[in-house]
Amino acid sequence: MKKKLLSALLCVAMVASLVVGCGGKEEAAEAPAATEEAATEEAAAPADSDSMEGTHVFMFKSTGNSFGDLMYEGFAEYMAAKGEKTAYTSPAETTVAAQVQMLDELITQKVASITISTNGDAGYDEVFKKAQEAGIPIVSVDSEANPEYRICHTNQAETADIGAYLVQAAVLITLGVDFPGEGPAMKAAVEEALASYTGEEIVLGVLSASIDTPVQNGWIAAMEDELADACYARKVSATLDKKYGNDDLTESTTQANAFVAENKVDCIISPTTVGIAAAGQVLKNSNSEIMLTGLGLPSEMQSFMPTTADADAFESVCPYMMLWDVIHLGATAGAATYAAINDGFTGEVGSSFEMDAFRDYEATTYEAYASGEGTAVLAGTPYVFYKDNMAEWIPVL
Ligand code: RAM
Repeated sequence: MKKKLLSALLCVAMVASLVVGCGGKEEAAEAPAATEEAATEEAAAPADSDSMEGTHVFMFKSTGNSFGDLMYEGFAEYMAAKGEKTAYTSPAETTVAAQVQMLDELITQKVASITISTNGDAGYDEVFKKAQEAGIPIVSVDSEANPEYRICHTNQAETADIGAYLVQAAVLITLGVDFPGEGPAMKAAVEEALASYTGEEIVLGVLSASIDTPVQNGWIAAMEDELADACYARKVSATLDKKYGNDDLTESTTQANAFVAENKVDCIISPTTVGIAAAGQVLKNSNSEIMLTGLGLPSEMQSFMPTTADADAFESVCPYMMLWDVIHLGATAGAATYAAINDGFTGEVGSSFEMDAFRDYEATTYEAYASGEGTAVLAGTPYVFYKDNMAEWIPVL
């Protein structure tokens, strides 16, 4: 992952008939209401149906989510450099039905491609078949689409790594251990800390998106795999206490409050940027000793995390958390979609494409690999945000 400061502009190149959101990321983070309003208007079907013909559509799980906005920023920028027209169309609610209805209309309007983060495993077959019959390629990103109908999935980072690192971070945070360094350093620190731990069994909670979201469910399964490792036996409960906030700020806040009221968990892992920010606010306002980690955007988490190297990380409710370069992820999905149409990328195992240089990233070749029943290309690795690097990242993501 690149560490340079990237442009903070959140401008989108759009077809003329669509209302566009355009502002700085910090502005977007500080003024969610305005962002949501713009996004909701984007979500409304364009008045002039002809205008969508030949447009590359990017559909996130729902509007009002900065993670989706940032992915679209990368997608639109990559496609614009190729001279392509793009549109950001997402439903107001994180449901399968809402996405299916929008997809159906967009296919009728002859869009050029669909790049999507889905709200569920099931329920898309009919509409994806309609796209396939119309020759409209489908690429998924973040949350997978049915392998039968997609060219490939664009995976942000290995699912097993994300699940394992989140559990390791939650255990270390519960035991008051500062971020020890990435990768094997985390697991080594967990083993060392647990070896001498004689206290009560540690219990971890999960505040997720929807109960059906493929991407979060994959990460939760990977967390459970990690907890099955012998080093956690009798020290950390193998059972996660799971709650679902549907990637909605109000619902996520309600669920975070329930964790506080029940007081059963030591640390909440929230593998969604909406959930972790909601939990951050709830825990900061409460007298609870429950700690927090998960997947978050630095701009949205700055009030709940340490932001200077000399800070005491444990004075904040979330001493460290993870994510990846969301803008680059969206651009990679755009490159896969573009290559599927123009460069013979089939998405089959071994099929590859070259992504042009993008911002700080050099031109890169991506090769499809087997992933579940389908294939994927891998865009990045999990990256830990903590007291030493938060200041650098707050203006970026
Ligand atoms: C949220 C969404 C998205 C997820 C990120 C980490 O914004 O739920 O699907 O990947 O968080």
